[in-house]
Amino acid sequence: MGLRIDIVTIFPEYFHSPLGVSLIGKAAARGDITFGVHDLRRWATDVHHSVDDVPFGGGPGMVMRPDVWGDALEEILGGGPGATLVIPTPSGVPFTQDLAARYAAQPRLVFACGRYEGIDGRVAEEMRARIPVDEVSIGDYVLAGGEAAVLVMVEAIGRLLPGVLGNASSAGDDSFGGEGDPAMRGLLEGPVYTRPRAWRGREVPEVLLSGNHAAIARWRRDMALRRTAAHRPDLIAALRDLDHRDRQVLAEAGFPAERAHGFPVGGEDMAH
Ligand code: JAH
Repeated sequence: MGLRIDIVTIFPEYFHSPLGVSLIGKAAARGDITFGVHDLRRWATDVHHSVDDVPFGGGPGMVMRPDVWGDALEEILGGGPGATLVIPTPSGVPFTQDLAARYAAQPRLVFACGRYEGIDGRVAEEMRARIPVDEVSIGDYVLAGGEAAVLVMVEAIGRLLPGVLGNASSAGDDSFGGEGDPAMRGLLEGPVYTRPRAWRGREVPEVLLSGNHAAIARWRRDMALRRTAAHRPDLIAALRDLDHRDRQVLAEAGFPAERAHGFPVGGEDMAH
């Protein structure tokens, strides 16, 4: 039994191409994942098929109506067990690799795409009395609606499904930056290379051609530490079991070992 995903949106066409191609499209063709994309306006009751109204308390924009959303979600859920309702919103809990893995292990997900200023707060509250409801954010920026966030989440979930090609099929795929490789856990990946060995005068790092697997692993960890320090200094404090070489690399990147939870002292690779 694969994963069932329902998506409720006022723009069903938005999803047709992306869910039909690549890894997700193939998983759907195999039946490892099945999709239902539903037009919210199907549950609108007035002649104009309106799904929004003015906000109580004033303020800009419009708010999505609870009656339309309630009827839609009730019909789509159908009283069956096991579904989780996911509502993308910039005020949600962060979507992480860990959450993607937990969603990939569920039988059924229903994504509710808001537009305008969002969905009336009573909808999440009402549904929470019946099933798990997650308000989830894919990052600290505001979109025009939840649709793009749903595509991001579906792709992250889909590649973790058992039977999906390219899935390392290890249950330890729970950490970004070093999926499956415990030595890289909590780190961003460094650069990768392919043929030719020399391109426009630029050589592939010698160590990668050496056949010395221990040296290659050490080099990759050095590069991962440097990139993490430069791009995600917030991740450095959470690193555990740093060896002497790790501390040396981090010190060169502006993270002196004696200030384990400190801030970078600065350097050319820092974001500006
Ligand atoms: C915007 C409803 N975390 C990204 C994100 C997710 C959802 C929305 N914005 C940003 C959004 C307008 C209406 C949802």
